[in-house]
Amino acid sequence: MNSQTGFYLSLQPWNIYYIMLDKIKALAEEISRVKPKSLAELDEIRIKYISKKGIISQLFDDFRVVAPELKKEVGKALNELKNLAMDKINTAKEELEIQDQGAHDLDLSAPGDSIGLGSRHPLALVRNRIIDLFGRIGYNVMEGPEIEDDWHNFTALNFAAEHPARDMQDTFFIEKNPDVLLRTHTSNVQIRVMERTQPPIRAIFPGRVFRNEAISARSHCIFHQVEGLYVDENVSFADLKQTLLFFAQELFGVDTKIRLRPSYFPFTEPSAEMDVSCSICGGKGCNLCKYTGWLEILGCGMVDPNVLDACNIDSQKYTGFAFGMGIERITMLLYGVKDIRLYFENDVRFLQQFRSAL
Ligand code: 2NL
Repeated sequence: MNSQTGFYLSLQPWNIYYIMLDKIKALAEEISRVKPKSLAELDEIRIKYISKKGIISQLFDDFRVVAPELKKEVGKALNELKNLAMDKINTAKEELEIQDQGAHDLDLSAPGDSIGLGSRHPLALVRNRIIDLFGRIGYNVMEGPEIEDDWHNFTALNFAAEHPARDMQDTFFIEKNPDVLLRTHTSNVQIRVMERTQPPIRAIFPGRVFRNEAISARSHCIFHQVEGLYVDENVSFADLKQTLLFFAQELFGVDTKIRLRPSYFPFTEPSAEMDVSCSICGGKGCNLCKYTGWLEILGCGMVDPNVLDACNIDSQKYTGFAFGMGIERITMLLYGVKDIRLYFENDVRFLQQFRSAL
């Protein structure tokens, strides 16, 4: 007989009967209230109540000395207590194991899944560089509408009435109205700025432009331009040259040389095309520059007085220069992109190559 129940020896069996029934009742209440919070706690409860040396096992030992005529009732109560304890322990175990499993699957210290970083589009990279370098010499950035009327896209820019660029073949018109079209250059924004602002005006104009061209490796019907405009008193061709030299050396490197060749645009007079010394061979001659040592980069010139007058800017008082370049072409030269269509296909194998680019 163990220490906990030893005192029963001095009692008569019918007294044990009362004491045991009280004890069983109290234990049943106690057990139905337990709520283990962990498997370890549950194990303690199991040991306390139903292990070989647990309280219920001890009661079964004590049961042996209960008077035979009372055994049936006490035995029934004891068995019910044991079942209650086992049920309680089994259900608590199931619940805790489910919780516990969840806790093991969720490792809060594990490093998170890496989120693949995107990259800037190469055209945006180059546009941003151009915006930045002109910003350093005082140029604002201006944007305007992609859908434009004839005046702002052609007439104010000194295009003759019969100029071929006005033709359906070159320009996208919206429905049948010839006065609603997709701009063919960002010069429309410059006209709008000059119409509402008197000089000095110094700004660059990046944006999408549209031309009705067959899509090939070298041309696309949608492309991107940056144009520049500087209008003030005494703005000269020398200012234009120095500005463009700064631009070329910032973009292609300090050793870059420039040259200007005479050209023609309706909106500038005189007009020129600018080449930079080849960024691959430095002017010695290679595949990229077709062994000329030079790469054509942009068009430029002094703003035609007719354009200033069309915008109510006094062409006797003010002069200006302007330039325009295609971002696709410059990006091709900077990064060795061989096909203009790559810019518009959104193939991540192409785009990801610019992940670490400036
Ligand atoms: C090219 C050449 C050029 C301009 C754009 C311009 C704008 C106004 C007045 C005068 Cl409002 N000029 N823009 C001037 C010369 C050339 O672009 O090859 N672009 C891709």
